[in-house]
Amino acid sequence: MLGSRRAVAVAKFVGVLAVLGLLLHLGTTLFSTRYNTTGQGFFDMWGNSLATNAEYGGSQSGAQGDYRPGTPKPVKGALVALVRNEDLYGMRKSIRELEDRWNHKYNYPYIFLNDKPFTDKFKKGVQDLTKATVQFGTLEPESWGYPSWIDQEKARTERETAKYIKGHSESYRFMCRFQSGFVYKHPMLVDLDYYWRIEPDVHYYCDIDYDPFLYMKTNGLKYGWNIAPTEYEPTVRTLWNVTQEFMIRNPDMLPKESMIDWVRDSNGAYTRCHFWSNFEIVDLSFYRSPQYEAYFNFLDRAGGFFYERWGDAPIHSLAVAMFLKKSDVHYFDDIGYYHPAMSHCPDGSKERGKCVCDPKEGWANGFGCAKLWRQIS
Ligand SMILES: Nc1nc2c(ncn2[C@@H]2O[C@H](COP(=O)(O)OP(=O)(O)OP(=O)(O)O)[C@@H](O)[C@H]2O)c(=O)[nH]1
Ligand SMILES: [Mg+2]
Repeated sequence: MLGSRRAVAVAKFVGVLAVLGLLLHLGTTLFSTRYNTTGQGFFDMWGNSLATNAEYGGSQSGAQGDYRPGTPKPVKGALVALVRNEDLYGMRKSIRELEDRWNHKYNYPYIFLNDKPFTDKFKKGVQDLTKATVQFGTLEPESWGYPSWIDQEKARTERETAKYIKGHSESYRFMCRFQSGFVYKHPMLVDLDYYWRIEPDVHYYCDIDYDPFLYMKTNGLKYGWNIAPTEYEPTVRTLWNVTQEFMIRNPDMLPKESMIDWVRDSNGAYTRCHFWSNFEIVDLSFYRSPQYEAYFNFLDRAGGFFYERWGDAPIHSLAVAMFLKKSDVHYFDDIGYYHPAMSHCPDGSKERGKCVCDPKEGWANGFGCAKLWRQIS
């Protein structure tokens, strides 16, 4: 009797030890997949480095700087979104994928901007998904709304008669004007050198095993893009004429070598090619340059944000085409990306970055503008 009680007690003791051992093992394994104790980088549970491209921050170590949350990064960059409180769940989806595919290793900060104050629900909802620093800002009043010279009756007539997507929306036009001429001036962005624009409801299909900000900086790149469609003509009826007028009046702002042949065909007509700016990684000194500022002011005076529905994508792209050389611009064709209606699935996606897209469906760049990009010198 006594012997069997002792046997049960011993068995219980061994059982408790086994459970404790298992918990300890699980704890150390989980910790080691997140960050190793020497601060030298991220490793999987077998000790292999998760990153591949050491040159551009793939090793997250040493000379390139420190990617731990809250520490200064090798590049002053941030993920930036203009977003509404009601976009919370779409934004959460995008952040979740960005974190899983990239930022859990790099911890670049997020900046969320809104024309209205963010709710506590929104703030918590996004903050819960990342260990990186997150900032929330509201817009400066002059950056959202009508400038004094706009005829608001004329703007209303355009909205009421427009037959193109988002044609009836006033706030969409405020958004396009903000993204074109104000986002990079926001007080929360003044210390930033680069931004990566993000939006709700997008997908990142592949692992990104390097630091695109560092890639931009190391290679002196000004503008990075991923999808290049053609703009819908009714939204930009006079944009090309106004842009040509700008070029005629400001010849000294135009460099000899540029990408103008991407937006101007051999007959001098507008190709309507543009980089889809819902994804863009930009050296903000480009938007802060006197040329870009002069171009934005010229367009703003012409009123097409409101009398038509000029998007920030064609405007950014026309500026890139006028002021930059092809070698200043980078096609991030290795970044698998989807924004509602179009997607880009990298070639060789099965071998590259664990992509989950079907290259046959990543059709966005199969058309003219990406091809034209490859052709221009
Ligand atoms: N705060 C705020 N953000 C806005 C407003 N309108 C659009 N946005 C944001 O600006 C970005 C672009 O707007 P979208 O509505 O996605 O425009 P789009 O990408 O051309 O169109 P979709 O195909 O609907 O995605 C998104 O991040 C939106 O959340 C607005 O009125 N207020
Ligand atoms: Mg969008």
